[in-house]
Amino acid sequence: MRILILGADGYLGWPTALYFSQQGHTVVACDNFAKRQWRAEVGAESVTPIRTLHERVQVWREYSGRTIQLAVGDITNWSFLSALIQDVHPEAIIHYGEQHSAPFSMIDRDHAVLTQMNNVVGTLNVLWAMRDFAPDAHLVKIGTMGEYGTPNIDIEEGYLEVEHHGRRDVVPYPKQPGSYYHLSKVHDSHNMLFACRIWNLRATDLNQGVVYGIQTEETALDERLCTSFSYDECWGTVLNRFCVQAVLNLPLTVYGQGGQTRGFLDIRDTVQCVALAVQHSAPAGELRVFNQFTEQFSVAQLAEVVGKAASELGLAVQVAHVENPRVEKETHYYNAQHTRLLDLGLQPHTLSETLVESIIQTIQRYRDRIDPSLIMPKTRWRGDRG
Ligand code: USQ
Repeated sequence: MRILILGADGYLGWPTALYFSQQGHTVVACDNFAKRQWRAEVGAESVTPIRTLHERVQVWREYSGRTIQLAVGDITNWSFLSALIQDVHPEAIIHYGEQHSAPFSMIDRDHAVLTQMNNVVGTLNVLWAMRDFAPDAHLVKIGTMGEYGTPNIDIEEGYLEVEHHGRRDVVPYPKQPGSYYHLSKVHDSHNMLFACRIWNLRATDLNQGVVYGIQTEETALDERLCTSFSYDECWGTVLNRFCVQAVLNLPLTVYGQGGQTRGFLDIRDTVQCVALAVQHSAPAGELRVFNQFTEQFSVAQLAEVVGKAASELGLAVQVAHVENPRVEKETHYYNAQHTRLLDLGLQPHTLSETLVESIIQTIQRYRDRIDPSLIMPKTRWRGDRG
């Protein structure tokens, strides 16, 4: 297949590009390197040294004999994107090309606006480009489980059957997101649903949980192919941050009571889920929604897992309940459905079989690259008022 990957320089985009290239597909990797600038803005380097995208593509060519084509540009720029879609004629578009940090979107007005402009306009451009130049392409878009928030009822996969005043209907599941970033994904979902309905486009919204892990089969082939691994408050996800904190012998930063429960998945399963979505296209006219995670845990449970793995490596780890910088429920009901990807054949890597030790050992190799001053959260959802 001809596959266009938007955001191919990122933590998940790069391993995805490698996977599809390895499978023999024609891969076009698009990025504008905005994430590298945003990362520099908060002073947060990846723990793993990441090569430029150009170098990584070159290394991959030497390794595999396969070529990943590069397209450098900004998808919020219509001239660039429309020309790209006409040039590539993609059969599938995998869209990671968004600002994906909740804290970054909450720094101040400028960051909230940047996040929503970047994400909403980028996705809107993709939809219009599909309408005009690639109406049969399948859009596989990375959404987030955070679109749903933490309702006191079971979370379904995208839609909810309701009975109201004696009548029944299936409606988009109510959204109660927890940051301007998560809200940007809600806006994207609405725009995609509308575009599928009026233009008969096909799209899959992958409502992904929190990703952990450092390597996939392809990135592990050569150190120069590794993907990024973040630990700072903006770009690091919770389990990855806890592993770094364990290596630095710092207390694990459980925000508040630690009862916040989320869906989680291994980075290898992100690639697997995206591959399954691409293999099994959504029907024309439908926005299909999959909840993309494999297990759910509370933050306190994750701290326990990391503490145990670290102690097996001789590291003494303590848990610190730091004041929660976010506005979120710290104890709540959480039961999210996630059967649709399993039905397509997903074979999950569970956290118990994932060697948290191996993540910790990889971080130990790059310990000198870590700046401990970036660990504690600084961005407060309530701003200066509390
Ligand atoms: N948390 C801590 N301590 C930390 C960091 C986080 O207790 O040091 C807590 C947060 O308060 C939150 C939970 O862990 O309750 C998850 O936080 P996170 O930073 O790992 O993840 P989040 O901000 O929700 O965002 C990440 C990705 C985002 C993706 C989302 C999936 O950055 O792109 O959409 O996970 S989900 O969480 O399901 O919405």
